[in-house]
Amino acid sequence: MRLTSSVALCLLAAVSNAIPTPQEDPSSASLPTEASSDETQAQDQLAQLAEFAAQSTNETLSQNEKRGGCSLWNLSVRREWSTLSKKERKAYTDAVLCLQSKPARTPSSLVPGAKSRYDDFVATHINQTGYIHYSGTFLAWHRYFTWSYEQALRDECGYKGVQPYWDWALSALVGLENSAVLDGSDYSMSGNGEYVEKAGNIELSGLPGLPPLELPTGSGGGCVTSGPFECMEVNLGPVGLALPGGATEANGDGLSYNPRCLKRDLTDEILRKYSNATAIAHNILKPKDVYDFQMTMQGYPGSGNIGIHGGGHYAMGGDPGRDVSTSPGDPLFYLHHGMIDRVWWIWQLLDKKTRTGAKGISGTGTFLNMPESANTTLDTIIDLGYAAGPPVKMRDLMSTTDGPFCYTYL
Ligand SMILES: [Cu+2]
Repeated sequence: MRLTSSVALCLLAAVSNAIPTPQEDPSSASLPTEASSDETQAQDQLAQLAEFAAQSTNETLSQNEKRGGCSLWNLSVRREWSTLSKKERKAYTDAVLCLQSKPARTPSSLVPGAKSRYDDFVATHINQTGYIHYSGTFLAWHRYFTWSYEQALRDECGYKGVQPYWDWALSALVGLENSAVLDGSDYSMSGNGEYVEKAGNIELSGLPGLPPLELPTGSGGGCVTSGPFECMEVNLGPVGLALPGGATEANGDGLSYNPRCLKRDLTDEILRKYSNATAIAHNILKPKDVYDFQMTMQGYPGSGNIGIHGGGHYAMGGDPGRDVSTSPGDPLFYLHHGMIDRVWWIWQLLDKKTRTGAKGISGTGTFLNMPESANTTLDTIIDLGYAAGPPVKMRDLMSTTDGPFCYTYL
């Protein structure tokens, strides 16, 4: 019964698609072509683009009933956190806490620090970090990862809802601590960390031959003190945690047991600079090929821009927020990557045939192709290890309504 209203919506769309008129037929002709520098206008552009993608998804499903078992009847609709009711939000965070209370499947001989089912996902991300960022699998891997996490919440913790996403542009407008997702209430994803004095800026290093990128610190920095994840323990990492003052902290390979509180350092300055509505619209409208799309999103090395992906991550700050490898250790990761996936979904549907096929993949099996590795293709296998299965080919991950998937975004 989870999708009564969305099914109704979809059926409505299916009916209107059956009697197409020039105005109702999804056409990209009337869509914006360049991101507005005005935040409010850019928000409107994004709403228009998302509407186009949703219509396009509905149209495909209404034309092709047999397609992989996905139809308008069983289509999941992912929504923004602030549009969920209090009850829906609580159901989601309860399910996350449940996953954190279930025993791990990862053998402790392999990852001694993985104590829970939640940790299985963190461990998989740590183990594969060098192959799934700035690589050919980045977008598809995180799509499958986020979806598999959603399935675990549903199948193992009785969650009846759908994976929500976090629209950074909304938080950029009102400020992180004032936005529904991070206001620290019982119906948020918990809020800021306790304020602590900082030793200086964050310095992101790691790329040979390039100077470090400086980022400001935020208004927290310590343990999260309220909301559903107040008592949560982060068990794994850090692997390469960027600390205020420029230092980096590591606990070996990050796989041993290292229980500590969840820390956040909410940083509006970062979110407003890199993940505002204009930046999101620009990331969708400017890139004409997937190389440019995914590089813009992650930030071209040396450009000084960390992209909308980096913007969301570093705006959370804290530990594990500032540690790429361990970042799924903050439950907000999955809402952030819901939004990343939504942006990809919109971009794909603007030129569906090209962008869901072989030309929708660019890159190799390693971080910026270091060390050199084979090109990623539609036949490349994605394996989430002990977190979830089964291993699947890239070709099954290119559409949100094909392969294992059957979801859309509002
Ligand atoms: Cu990642």
